[in-house]
Parts: sequence; structure tokens; C-alpha cells
Amino acid sequence: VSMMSTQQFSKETRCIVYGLQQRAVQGMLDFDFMCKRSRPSVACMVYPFQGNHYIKFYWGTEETLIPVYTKISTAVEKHPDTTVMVNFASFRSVYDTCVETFDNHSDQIKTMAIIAEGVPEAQTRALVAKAETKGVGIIGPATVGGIKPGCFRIGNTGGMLDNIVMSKLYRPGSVCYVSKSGGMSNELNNIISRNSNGVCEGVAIGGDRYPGSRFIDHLLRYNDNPDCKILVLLGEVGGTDEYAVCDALKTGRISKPVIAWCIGTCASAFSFEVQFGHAGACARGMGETARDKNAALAAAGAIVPKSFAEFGKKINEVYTLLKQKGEIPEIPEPEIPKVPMDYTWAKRLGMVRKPANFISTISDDRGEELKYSGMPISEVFSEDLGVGGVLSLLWFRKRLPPYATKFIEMILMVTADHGPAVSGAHNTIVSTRAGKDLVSSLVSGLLTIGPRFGGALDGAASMMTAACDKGMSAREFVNDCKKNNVLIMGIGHRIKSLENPDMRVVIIKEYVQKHFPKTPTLDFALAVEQVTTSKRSNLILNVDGCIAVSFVDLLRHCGAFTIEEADELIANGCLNGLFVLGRSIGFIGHVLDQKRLKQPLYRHPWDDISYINDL
Ligand code: Q5B
Repeated sequence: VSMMSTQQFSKETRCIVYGLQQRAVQGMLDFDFMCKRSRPSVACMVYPFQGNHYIKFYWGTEETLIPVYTKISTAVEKHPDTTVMVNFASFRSVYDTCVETFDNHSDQIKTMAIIAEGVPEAQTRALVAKAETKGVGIIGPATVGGIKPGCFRIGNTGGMLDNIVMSKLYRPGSVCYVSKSGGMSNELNNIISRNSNGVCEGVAIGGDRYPGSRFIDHLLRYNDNPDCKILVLLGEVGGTDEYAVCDALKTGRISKPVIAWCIGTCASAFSFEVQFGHAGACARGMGETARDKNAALAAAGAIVPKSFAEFGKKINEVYTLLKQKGEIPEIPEPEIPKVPMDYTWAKRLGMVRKPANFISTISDDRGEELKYSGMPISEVFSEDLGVGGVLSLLWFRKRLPPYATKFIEMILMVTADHGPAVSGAHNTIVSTRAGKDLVSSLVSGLLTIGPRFGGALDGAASMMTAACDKGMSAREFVNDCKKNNVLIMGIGHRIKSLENPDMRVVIIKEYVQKHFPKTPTLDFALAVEQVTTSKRSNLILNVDGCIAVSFVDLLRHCGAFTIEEADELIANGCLNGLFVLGRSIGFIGHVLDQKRLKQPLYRHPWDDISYINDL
């Protein structure tokens, strides 16, 4: 008999949860709240990663913080009132966490619930042996755990909150059960609550061949608990643990009525041995079959129904008899507790709605597959949309024609970089050399983009479009700007001129003239260039200006948008976005380049600054 016999869960029992199982912890706290516990049963959690921190949980309608520690030793030390560990470690790491706890904290942790399935049998046996010597009881492995109505719930035992209410698990009854299967323990909660005053305690020991505690351990505990009046055993084909129960019945060590059934009686219908769902559910010889064990239990004095279908009936008969004899007291039925339903669940049931704080229309990661504007990512690839196609889905929520997506990609290519001397690249380099990280250095460069450098696209589009739409001639427009002392956005370049033409502009211009259905804005801008370059040869239509007016023509005339829609997209700043996106490629390149070259802190030379102190 393991040390499980020493620990009885109570309203004061508190535990450490190993693993970041937030749903399970919330389930335990909801159960606690229903049971009117004064404090949550989960004192803390242990998770080796992310450092010590807190996680917020609901406590009824309020919220509470549960600490998360990286070490078991910290959890045990900080919460000396904990006696149980609910261990959600995987089958790979559960052995180490148990050994650590048994070796160092067995004076405090008296019960270890091991949830993991697939723990190697040799490891389980070693854990069981160590637990015995250290005086720690084990529930599991491969189990949901157990539940003591009104007191303590291990993990997800008992299912969802409506199930807890339906099976009256928020308050104690008089029937204690032990089963192997967690799923069947839920069935037992239901059967027992319908046929008696409810569950006093229930444990699922897990379906492995070597469970950490056995039926007999729990039945003896139940037998010694004065609140328990009826014992229920749900065994199954495979193993011989039920015979220990037979012995205890025969010697009188178990004195309370036991209603027992071993599932798997259908195994005899097969001409060969059948392995049922659990690792231990396979008869390895006579005596391990469900029929043999049912017969032995009946012979030892347990009440064994004819079939599982009659299990509830037998419980009811025993309960009614004990009630008549006055052995089961009348327990006043408490008010059915109300625990606020989880919002997500209530929404799924169609019971609540609320206006969302955010609306998003461009992408969706909730389903099986990521979608860009409704198009699954697999289709984005099978249709070979490329970066231009992705940009048009995410920026314009439209699938644009191939000539347009190719144009977008060309823009990203020609704006990707223009050497280390331009304002933004310079700032990026200076930041990198000051020891800043990639994102900071990139952002420092991006924040330099503005009306004079790289950020003239929006302005160019709006000025040229307005003038073109008004029917102004290029000369009228240039004169108008001159009269109002306004620089024409998209015109002029520091180093490019008629004599030193900008090949990027040539490439863009030629593509647009060849592939776009209409180019009125570009035509207007080129006419403006004729006027401005006649004054100064560097007042060319620059890369910002050329991209801007071409994009106006694309959006307005590609057929995907009305003129108003196109103008709204432009007014929202998408054109400067193109330069920002393209130039990010170059800025990141400069960051990596400087880091690769291990360049030191930059300090501008004094002789390159005019110090004028008497102004
Ligand atoms: N004048 C770009 O100026 C620059 C005039 C003008 C009418 C104009 C200037 C400007 C508008 C903003 C714009 C984008 C500052 C440029 C880019 C990306 C980049 C950068 C790179 C890359 C150059 C001399 C005379 C004056 C001015 C007149 C100048 N601009 N008149 N409209 N737009 N443009 N920015 O050479 O009579 O002598 O007093 O602000 O489109 O940023 O590679 O570097 O990829 O990284 O310094 O290509 O044009 O000329 O200011 O000394 O002016 O021309 O009124 O006339 P400059 P300034 P006046 S592309």
C-alpha cells in the first residue's frame, strides 16, 4: 500500500502546478470558487523558461495573480503550505522533475499527480519505488488526476464547468470511486450523481501497466474516511490489482460496501488477446480478464452488476438502503454556484456578443491556414503571386494584374538602396557605429525619410494630380509653384541631372509607358520636367516623383479601383510606404555591413564643421 493512504484532500489543500498549463489552472480556480474555497488551490506554477513572473487568472468575476517560478525549489520554499504537485511535465521531462521533488521536497510535497502519457515503464517503476521510500503518493501517470468535491480538483478532472454543476461536484456526496480511465471517471461522476447524493472523492489512477498508486491504495483511504459511505471500483481488463481489493474485502480491511465492475468483458468475444486503449488494458493470461476479475470481486463480497449498464442501478440500490438505515445523513443542498462563463465559450455558444475594439480586414491567422485578404497562403504560392502580389493583397486588398505586381517589385528593387551617402543610410550607419541594434539603426534611417529625402512621393502625387486634373499646363503649374514659393515635390536631385540621368527613373518610365493602359499623370510630370530642366539641368523628374505619378496612373486606371478609391489610397500615404519598404532593404544592408566591418563609433571631424560663435 503506497503512502497515498496518508493524504486526504481538504478545502485547505494547496498545490504547485508544474508546466504553463493556464487552462487547467483556470479550471482549478473556477472549481475552487464554486466550492467557496477561501483561497485558490493553486499556490504557484513552475516553468523553467521566461524567468520568474506572474500570470493573471479569474477568481470568480475578479482577477488574481499566480506567481510562476523557474525552479521547483523556489516554489516549495515560497509556498510552504503546498502539499501537492500537479505535474504537467512531458513524458520526456517528468522523471527528472519528480526525482528532484522526491529527493529534495518530500517533507512538504506529499502527493504527485503525473498527467503525462507515455512515460517509460522503467522510469515509472523507479519513480514509484522512490516515492515509496520518500513517503510521497503518486496519482498517474497517464491520468487527468482526481477530484474531491467541495475541496480540490486536479487539473481538468470533471471536465467543463457545466459538467461540474451537472454532476454536483461543487459539494461533497457520500460515494468515493477509483477508476483507471480519466474519461470513464467523468462517466462515473455522472452515474454517481444521478444515483446517490454524489461523489465524495474520485481518482483516476491512469491506464499504464504500472500506475503510481493502485486501486487498493485509494479504496483503503476511502474506507477510512468517515464521510465516505459507499466505494465504487471501475477496473478493466489487464493486470491483477483488483485481486488486492478482493483480499481486503475477504479480510474485512474494507468494510464499506463496494460496487465494482471491470470493463472489457467483450474481450472474450475475440479469438485472440485484444489490446484496449490503455497501455495496461490487455489480459496476459487467465485471471487478468475482465470476466475473471468480476467473478472474483463478486465472490469476495463486492456488489458486481450483470453489465456496466446496471452499474448505476446497483449504486442506487446500495445508496437507498444505507439512506433507509440512516447511515447516510441528509446533506442540505447548497445553492447551485454560479461561475461566470468564459467569454470565448459563451460566444461560441452564441450567448453573448460585444463590439470589437479592433477591426482588421487584410489578414487572418485564426483558421488552419494564414490568409492574406482571404487568400490562403498556399494559394499565394501556388499562384506565384510574388512580393508584388502579396503587397497588393495586404495594402490594397486586391489581386492586381501581373504587370502591376511586377511594377511594385520593380519599385522595391530600384528604391532598395542609393549608396551610403544619402541622408537615411548615413544615419543608419552612424547609429550602427554607435552600437545600436539592427531595429534601432534601421528606424533611425527610416525616420530620416521626409519631404526632401525619399518622402516626396505623396507630395509629388498630390501636386501633380491636382494640377493635371485641373487641366493646367505644365508651365502654368511651374509658374504657380514659383509664385507661391513652393518647391515641386518629385522634381530635382542633388547629383542626378540631364547630363547624368538617373537610370532608375529611365527604367521605371520605360516600363510604365510600355505596360500601363493610361499614363496622363506621368505625361504631365514629364512635361513639367521639360519646363524645370530648361531652368536648371538637375531639376529632373526624380525617382520619388517618377514612381509617385506612375503609381497614380496605375491605381486610377488598372481597373481595380474607382478614381475616388485610388485617390483615397494615395491620400493615406501608400506611396511614401513604397519608398520606406524598398529602402529598408538597403538600410538593413548597411547595418549588417557596418557590423561585419566592426566599424567603431563615428565622430564627425571638427574641421568639417564651421564653428561660428559670434552670430
Ligand atoms: N529648385 C532634391 O535640391 C532637392 C526644386 C526647385 C522647383 C523643385 C530639391 C527638392 C523636392 C523634393 C524631392 C526627393 C533637395 C529627391 C530622393 C531619393 C534619392 C536621394 C539621393 C535616393 C535637391 C537650387 C535651385 C533653387 C530652387 C530650385 C530645387 N528644387 N524648384 N522645384 N523641386 N526637391 N525630393 O539640388 O532660383 O536658384 O533659388 O527639394 O523631390 O530623395 O540619391 O540623394 O534614392 O536616395 O540642393 O534619390 O530639388 O537644389 O535646393 O539648392 O535649389 O533649384 O528653388 O532655385 P538642390 P537647391 P533658385 S530624390
